[in-house]
Amino acid sequence: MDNEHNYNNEEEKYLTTNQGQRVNHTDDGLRAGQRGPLIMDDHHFREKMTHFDHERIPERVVHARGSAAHGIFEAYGGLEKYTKASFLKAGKSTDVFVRFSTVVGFRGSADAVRDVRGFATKFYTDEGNYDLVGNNMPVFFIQDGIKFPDLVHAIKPEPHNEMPQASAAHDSFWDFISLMPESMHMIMWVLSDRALPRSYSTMEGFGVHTFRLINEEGKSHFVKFHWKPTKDMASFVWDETQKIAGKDADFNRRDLWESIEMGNYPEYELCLQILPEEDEHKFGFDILDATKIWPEEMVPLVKAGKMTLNRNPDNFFNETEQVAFHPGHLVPGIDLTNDPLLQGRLFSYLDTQLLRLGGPNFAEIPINSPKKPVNNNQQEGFHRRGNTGKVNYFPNSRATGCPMMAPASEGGYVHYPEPVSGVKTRERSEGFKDFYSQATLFWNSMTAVEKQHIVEAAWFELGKVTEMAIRERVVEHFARIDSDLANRVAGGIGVAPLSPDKVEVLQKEQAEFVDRIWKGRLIAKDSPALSMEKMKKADSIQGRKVGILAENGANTATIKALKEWLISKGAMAEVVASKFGDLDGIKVDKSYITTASVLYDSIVIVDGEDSIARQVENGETIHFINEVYKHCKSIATIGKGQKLLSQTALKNLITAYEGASESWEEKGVVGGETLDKGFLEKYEKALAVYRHWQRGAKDTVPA
Ligand code: HDE
Repeated sequence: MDNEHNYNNEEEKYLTTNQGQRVNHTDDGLRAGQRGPLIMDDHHFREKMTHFDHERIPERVVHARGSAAHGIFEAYGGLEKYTKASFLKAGKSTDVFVRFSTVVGFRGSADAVRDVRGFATKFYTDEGNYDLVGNNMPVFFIQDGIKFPDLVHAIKPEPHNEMPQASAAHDSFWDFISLMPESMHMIMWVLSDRALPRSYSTMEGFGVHTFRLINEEGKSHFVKFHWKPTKDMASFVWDETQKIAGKDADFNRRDLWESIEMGNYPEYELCLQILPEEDEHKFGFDILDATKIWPEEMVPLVKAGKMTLNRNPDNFFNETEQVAFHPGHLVPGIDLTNDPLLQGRLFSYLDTQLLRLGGPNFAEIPINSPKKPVNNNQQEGFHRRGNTGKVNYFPNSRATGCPMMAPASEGGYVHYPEPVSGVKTRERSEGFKDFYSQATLFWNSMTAVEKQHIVEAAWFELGKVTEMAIRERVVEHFARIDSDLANRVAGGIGVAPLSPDKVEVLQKEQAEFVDRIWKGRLIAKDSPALSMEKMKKADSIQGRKVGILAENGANTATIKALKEWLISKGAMAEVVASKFGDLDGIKVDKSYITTASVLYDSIVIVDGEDSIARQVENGETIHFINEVYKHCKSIATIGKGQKLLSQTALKNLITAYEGASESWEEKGVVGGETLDKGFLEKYEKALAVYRHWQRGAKDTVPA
């Protein structure tokens, strides 16, 4: 850590003022007599207090709450045909800084909320900084940047009372949405479990817009950027999300930090969807419309490299808070398109950063500085450090014409010479008005459980909306997406279902529109890649956090061996007991008062007669188990640990708890007499599957 103080050094060990004067006393202000007033001579007091008074800078208007990490991007290569970008060449390693964020909440809001997540990456390439400023959802609410202030005003807390915090579940957001059908595809994503990521390492990232790749010959291909986590995607369930927000507001931030500290590095592959220019009009969507995906089954992903996040920031403010991303920070080989949302962003980021970071020199803050020399004639302004030399203009002869222009062959950035023509207008292209097709595609691609979660999310969100007319308008949009969706949502929010005749009219209208505008083009009906469940490999337990429930008298050999086994698999384990202390040589990591079931991915109840006897009497333990069951996470019992299950609300559901039966195993409740190979294999499988949705009876569990 370069900027750590070295207090062993004579020059550094004393507290000083900002002028370097050594401080002799910092606990009492200078005063006239022990009981007298403070006096102005006390420069140390005034300097210290003034600095403190100015500590806060404006938080980001969106994406205020962020968590970040350093890492490395290693390119696989093989893309020279498409792009000349140097950081994508085979074997190239590039330092990166990634900031994840929630969008709506204030800087101090909770991580576990229903929201889009920002996924912004700064590549410090050898051609200057390249920023891929993406989200964890591949589409957006609106099609044109000019609507962004309205969207953000609508979703943020309402202006008169600044409520609710970090939530879209209120009238102004759904009022806006009900009048903006272009948002319907994004709404499907936001209502889905994608909006509740378990971890930043278990979610995808997307560049959202269509960009261009440019090769050495200047040929252009369209491209969409994806980040695919090497772990399975995983999300919370909604009840859990709300509880986590209270139990540990920093859940995702802590998870990122702790995983990196323990060497369990988050990893993602950068994948590209590449489309030749001549295929621009081949599909049933406009590639300039940021509310549309290119289904992966139609335009396959090409792997470009791997990113590993392996170092936590040294200082939150210096790095995570002051980092400034911009979709216009490009390198040769990557260029823009006319997507009107992207074009709007190109203006907004620099503009907001001038305010947030206090002037035009924020590229000199180390986290924002490219790892390439910066040479130009810009000068002065707040906080400027880099003014040197006698010549600050171009062209010049006095500095031999330097800094001079770089031809493309020397890495000079040349914009793609796209022909542009047209009349000035405020209209959108016709294809942008297909608001529902891909919302339907998303809905159709979900599993039954995923659909149910979308419906329940809509019940919550719209259930918080007080104006009935807003709920009704949203249901009508849903009817254009899918009648089952509309009816199920209506049923939970007190809206009368639309008559079949009305639904037929709406759907016919949509079908006719689609036929007309996309005639002869390829249209996807189903895209399994959209479903987190269908994409699940369930092949690893890396990153899972397990709570080991034990009391005095627990078999400590079991606990020790279990912990070691979990850690060897890259998982985390904590011993949870009713009180802190020592269980015959095993440290208790958390007491029931400092933790909760929602903070674990699974629990294990270990053997030990006395331990079980104590747990059976403990309501906290029983609640813990019930809740884990309800949230469909795996439960393992060892030896007499199984007896405990019969004390929980699961008791009526348990057919045979002496040796968990087959059907229990299918539901992710596994048991074993000892921690033998057979048990560990069963448990590893259950933990890798993660959520066991087939627990039909979970709804009867009171937790
Ligand atoms: Fe942003 N967005 N955005 N955005 N955005 C900001 O820039 C904006 C959009 C995204 O960790 C702001 O420096 C407009 C899409 C991320 O520092 C601001 C529009 C996507 C981050 C801004 C969009 C994003 C931001 C606030 C519509 C996904 C956090 C502070 C035209 C591709 C970056 C700042 C970080 C931040 C404007 C839409 C991603 C106000 C006008 C689409 C990840 O400039």
